[in-house]
Amino acid sequence: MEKKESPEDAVEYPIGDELDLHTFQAKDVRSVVEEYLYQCKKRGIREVRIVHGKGIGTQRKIVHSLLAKSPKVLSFAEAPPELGGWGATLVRIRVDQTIEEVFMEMKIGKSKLFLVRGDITKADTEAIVNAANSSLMGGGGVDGAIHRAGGSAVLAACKEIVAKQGRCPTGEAVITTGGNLPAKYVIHTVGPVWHGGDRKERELLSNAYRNSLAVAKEEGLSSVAFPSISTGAYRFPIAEAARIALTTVRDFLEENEMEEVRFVLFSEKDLAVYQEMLQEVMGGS
Ligand code: AR6
Repeated sequence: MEKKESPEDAVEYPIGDELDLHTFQAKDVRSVVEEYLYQCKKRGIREVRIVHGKGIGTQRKIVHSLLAKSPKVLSFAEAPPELGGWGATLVRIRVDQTIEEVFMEMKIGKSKLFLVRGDITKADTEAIVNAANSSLMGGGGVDGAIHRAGGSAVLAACKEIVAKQGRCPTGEAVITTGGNLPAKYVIHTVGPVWHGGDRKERELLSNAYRNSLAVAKEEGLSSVAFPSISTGAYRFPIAEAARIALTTVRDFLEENEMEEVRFVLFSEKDLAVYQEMLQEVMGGS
């Protein structure tokens, strides 16, 4: 969002107030929003509301695509009902956000649920969850990345667990040190391989999320980051996996308090699926 500093270039908006886009034409929305956010940022405002007409799909799309692409400053979420419901977008300006951009944030009870795009090995939550296999000896995908970044201490701890209790069954979870990772712990869980849906895949995927959260709770952890379990090598269809993941986490947070649960999605495409599904899951439809 490069802008000139010249005063004639700067439109003054009532900062701290909301920006109402109803009266603007769709083609002007982009520049109006950019200018508004620029002004807010300059004055150190970190949170604003952007309201667009309910059901004005074009405006909504522009606002969302604009925010999703803005470098480092922005996160946004559909505004909660007390702030105008699904017609409004709540924008948070995070000037200090560098590693991950928060794309969506929801409150469930006292807990926060975030959707971000990024690399889970960089996540600074207390624990990150690994989409492992039953051997716990590492593998490809996110498992490989976590073992590489965590180092030999993670594998050594996995070996110890396997020596004591054997392989980790599908849907179960175990916890080890995070080794060299920013996260202190890794919770290793095993998602199901997708075989078409007749082999309890849905139930097992839900178990993987729930048991990971249960382990985190047992250890008294307050923040956990998840990847999209089973949707890579294990071929679970992503939209359905996202629904199960988000529903399971929502249900857990309705019963248990945790400071933060974060989904770290590796690709824009996966993020978009989770975003859409989160709205559906939280909207109760
Ligand atoms: N950060 C976040 N997400 C990632 C990262 C990363 N660094 N790398 C990949 N993903 P997969 P699965 C995403 O295949 O389907 C392993 O070999 C990836 O884009 O890692 O549960 C294990 O050892 C995808 O969306 O896990 C098992 O044998 C998601 O993580 C098997 O794969 C999951 O993809 C497990 O398969």
